[in-house]
Amino acid sequence: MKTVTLTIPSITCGHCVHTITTELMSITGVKKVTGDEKTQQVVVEFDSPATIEIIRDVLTEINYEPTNV
Ligand SMILES: [Cu+2]
Repeated sequence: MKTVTLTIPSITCGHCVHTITTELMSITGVKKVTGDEKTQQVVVEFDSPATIEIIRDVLTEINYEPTNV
């Protein structure tokens, strides 16, 4: 299991966190997503076949691009 903490400046409210959580949980291999709109950080636990590149691409497609990966 890998864990990555993403910084996503376009998070503005809890709805954003909900959207991000739903999208990331639909990726095969993503096990757990925890987000906080105040810190604008999302913690993702994942295993193969999920990769950080896939996670980043999905977030970028929905305009929640992480700035630290
Ligand atoms: Cu929002």
